[in-house]
Amino acid sequence: MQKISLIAGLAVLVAACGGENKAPEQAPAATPAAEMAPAAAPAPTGTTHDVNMEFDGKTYHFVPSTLTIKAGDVVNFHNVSGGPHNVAFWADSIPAGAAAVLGANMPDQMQPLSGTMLVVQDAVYTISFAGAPEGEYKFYCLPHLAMGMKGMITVED
Ligand SMILES: [Cu+2]
Repeated sequence: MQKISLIAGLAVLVAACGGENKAPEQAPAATPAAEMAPAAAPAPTGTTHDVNMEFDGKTYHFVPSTLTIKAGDVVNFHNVSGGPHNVAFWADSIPAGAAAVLGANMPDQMQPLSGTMLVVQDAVYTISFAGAPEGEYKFYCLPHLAMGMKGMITVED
């Protein structure tokens, strides 16, 4: 914002000084957007799995709460009942290197490793595990963590 104001100010000044068609002093180049965006996510290559997010009248669950997938698979989390729900991973309970992969592969993160809140009934949150290192990925639902809504995905090579 400051850079833009400065450029605008210079332009006004140049115009006011009699309209010599001189460009304003060159402003420092803005950081290219690509440098600020997370690394591009690799394309998924494998099977799609479904996990439902449910309220059974008493407790909240991921169903299934544990599943084993392969790197390159995709998991669709469905807001079946009792939402809003989300999918969040514990940074200290995922394999080394997984945070960068999930950072690139999780759309609409509210904060790092925490997916957007699914408010609408039947909304789906999709996570690609393309490029995901092998190991255990423990996750939870932020609104219902205190009520034990959590699960684990094991990625096998
Ligand atoms: Cu939930």
